[in-house]
Amino acid sequence: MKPIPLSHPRYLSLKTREKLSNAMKRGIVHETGLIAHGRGEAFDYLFGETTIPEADDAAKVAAAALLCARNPVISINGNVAALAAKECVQLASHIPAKLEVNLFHRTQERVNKIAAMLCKNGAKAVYGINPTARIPGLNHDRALCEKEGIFTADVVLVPLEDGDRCQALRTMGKTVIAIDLNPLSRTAQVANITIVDNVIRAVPRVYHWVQELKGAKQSELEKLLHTWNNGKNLGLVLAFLSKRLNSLS
Ligand code: PTJ
Repeated sequence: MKPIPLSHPRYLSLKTREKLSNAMKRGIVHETGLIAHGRGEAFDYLFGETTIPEADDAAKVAAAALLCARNPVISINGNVAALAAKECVQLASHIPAKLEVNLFHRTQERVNKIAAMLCKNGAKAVYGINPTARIPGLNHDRALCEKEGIFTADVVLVPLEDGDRCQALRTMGKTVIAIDLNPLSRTAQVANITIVDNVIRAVPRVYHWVQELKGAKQSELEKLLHTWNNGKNLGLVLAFLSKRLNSLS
């Protein structure tokens, strides 16, 4: 691949693509992860490649949910590892939360590589390598999980999720926090808290709010959770999008 000049107006976007492409060659990202990224990229472009206030509100409530949790888990797939491994490890260590590798296109080799990448970025323990349980109602490999991890988690952060597992986790009674640039996806619609933002920006924003809220009273955190209306926030996200597109037309 030819080096991307810093002066290129799309430098960051092109560097991100390069990162994913390299991660695919190294066996971290599944080839369809590149397609998934393209869909996310299109939405990001429409949002102006920035964290909109509605996304930051969701990031704040997500931080509150993670801080209130008894057994919070951050689920990691290939794209998330390629784009935000260090940031996820940092977030997990500050909550503290567990990290679990969970893949749609699961191979043991890829699980091992992603786990090794998380360890290289400072993770002390990574779950999901030897699954001991299944999420009920799912007939694909995303059902595979660890008893001490996702299976018994009360709050699960799922960046770039598929709708089926999101629904199955909700059916198990868990609080699901999704990071998804597509506000219309089933995942975005089904999750308890949806952060409509790029995982690259969203994970550091959740980390920021974890630091801000760490000293807050439990009652304050619970109030944030109980007053959160995910459907209303998604409506505001769509209103933002439509206003932005109108202003550009
Ligand atoms: O590593 P694996 O095997 O678990 O596979 C991971 C992918 C992403 C390939 C798999 O989960 C998949 O196919 O996902 P979907 O169903 O295509 O959903 C991906 C969602 O994430 C879409 O709604 C995209 O808009 C969104 N998305 C893509 N890139 C980003 C994103 N959301 C936030 N940040 C991104 N960078």
